[in-house]
Amino acid sequence: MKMVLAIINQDDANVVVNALMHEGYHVTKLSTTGGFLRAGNMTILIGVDDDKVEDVIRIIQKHSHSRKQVVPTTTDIGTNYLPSMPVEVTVGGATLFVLNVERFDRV
Ligand code: 2BA
Repeated sequence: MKMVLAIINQDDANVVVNALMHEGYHVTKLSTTGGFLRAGNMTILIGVDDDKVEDVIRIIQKHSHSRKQVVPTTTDIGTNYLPSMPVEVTVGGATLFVLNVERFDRV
């Protein structure tokens, strides 16, 4: 068994979760925050048999879209003046981790 852990944009979260549940997968959704943007994102956990991992990834990929986001930053240019230097980063579609599950029980 595997645990698929997917970090996705909040705007895609409901569509991804609905699509997974529609296909019969069990999903847990966690509200998380990205360390770089300090913006809310969503982490979903899906425990599945090994042979279902690719199908889960396909569904997540289909419904996760990459976006450009502007990050405000400041730079000290030696004048005590800190101008805003926005940087554009591309976020997502989805960031995935697939982990081995040693044991799965409902007790
Ligand atoms: P954030 O940490 O808020 O990062 C958002 C986006 O900012 C990243 O998109 C990437 O394009 C950019 N970024 C992150 N760190 C950067 C840096 N040091 N320099 C320049 N640009 C940087 P994604 O790669 O699609 O990541 C989306 C979210 O997935 C991340 O939000 C974070 O919550 C999570 N994530 C990504 N890689 C991870 C990892 N190796 N471990 C844990 N979480 C990860």
